[in-house]
Amino acid sequence: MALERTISIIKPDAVAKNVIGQIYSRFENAGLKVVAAKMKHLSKKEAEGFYAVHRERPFFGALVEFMTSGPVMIQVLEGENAVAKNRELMGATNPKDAAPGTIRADFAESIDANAVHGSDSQENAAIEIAYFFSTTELCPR
Ligand code: RTP
Ligand code: MG
Repeated sequence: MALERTISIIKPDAVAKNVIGQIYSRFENAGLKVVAAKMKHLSKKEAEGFYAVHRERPFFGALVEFMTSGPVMIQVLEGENAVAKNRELMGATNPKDAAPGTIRADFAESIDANAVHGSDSQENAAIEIAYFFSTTELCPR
């Protein structure tokens, strides 16, 4: 299996709940390494650009408003199968459907305030990593 990288964002609800460390532990226990990280309060422009693929969706406005409602913690995770592994740890988009023991089952409130974002493909992971980090900010080891 190839070493992959993916973007994880701990969303404003989970940052406000003070569970960054608990979520990081799940990455570490699954063999994913944090190779870059930054905390940021996204501007409307940054959130709109990041979620541009959802521009035409009915929930776009609410998504941007939520993602700019407080600081987020953005990290690049590296490991075997990192994209799928992170999505597995996250659980389903709607926490009501998320499997027990997943991040969203344990920390998310609703489909809007759902604790985390994770890239959904290697192609999008590369785009999302470049959106938030320069190559010199990545620290593989
Ligand atoms: P994310 O991009 O945040 O990791 O979430 P995801 O892949 O599981 O879900 P996606 O389809 O990409 O949707 C992005 C975010 O938009 C909100 N959403 N609301 N009300 C709705 O029907 C609805 N659908 C999606 C969620 O907060 C989702 O995380
Ligand atoms: Mg998505």
